[in-house]
Amino acid sequence: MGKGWCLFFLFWPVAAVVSCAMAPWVGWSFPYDNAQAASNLGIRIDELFYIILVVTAIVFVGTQAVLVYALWRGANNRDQRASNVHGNHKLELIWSIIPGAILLFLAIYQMNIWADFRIKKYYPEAAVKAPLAEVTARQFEWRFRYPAIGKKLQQKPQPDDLYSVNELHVPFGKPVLIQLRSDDVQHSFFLPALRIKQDALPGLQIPVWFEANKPGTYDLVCAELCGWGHYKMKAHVIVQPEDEYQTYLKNLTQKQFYDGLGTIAAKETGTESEAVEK
Ligand SMILES: [Cu+2]
Repeated sequence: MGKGWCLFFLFWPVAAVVSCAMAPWVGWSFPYDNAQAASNLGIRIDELFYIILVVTAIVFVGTQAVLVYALWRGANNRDQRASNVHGNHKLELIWSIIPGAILLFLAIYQMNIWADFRIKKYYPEAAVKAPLAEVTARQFEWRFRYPAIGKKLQQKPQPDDLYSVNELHVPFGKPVLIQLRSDDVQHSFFLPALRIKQDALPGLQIPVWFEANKPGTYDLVCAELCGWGHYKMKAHVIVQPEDEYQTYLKNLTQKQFYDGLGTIAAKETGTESEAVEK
């Protein structure tokens, strides 16, 4: 059985390396057809992930190789008796200092990314000054509150605020900030394509910033088990050029404040396009 164990322990590092190599072709890598993250910060987070993956892969393959070698030697020298060793200071120092140094390197290396993502002092100033929208998570949907065109988002809802459900529009190529809240229980604002994830907690308003660098429609899902309908708490984030985003806000204003009144009147008088402009 000695050599059987060798094969067993050899199988895992080989399987790990082969699956990593195959990952991009079989869809085991990052979401969205293994595409690059749709935000610059996301690309940096991915780089960090790959560095950690390489470090852990080297350690895993290395330790498994030593284990397999020891088992193989033992299986070939059945007559040799095991000798008891009571500690080895040199070895213990080596296997304490090397992992310690690696962890320290990772802890320092990731500091900038963490600071840019999570420390308010480093948030992009333009985004902080004019938050894009308030995002409210509730059982089981996402609600968005935008300020009226040309106005700033206020802490309390205003009569001319614009609302949408399960569809957030965002201009691309510039950092935006959303104020995240929860109406009931704990939820999590998760944008896999942008590598953004932040818990929404009842009673707290949490600013979250991100910068989408590719237009498109991305999933926004809840990543915190929040009740029976958690599975359907899915929304879309539509990243579009600034002018299309402005058009969207105009249409939303039209729909919310004029449709049903303005449109009917406009249709009757044949000045529909004029009413849309208002
Ligand atoms: Cu949920």
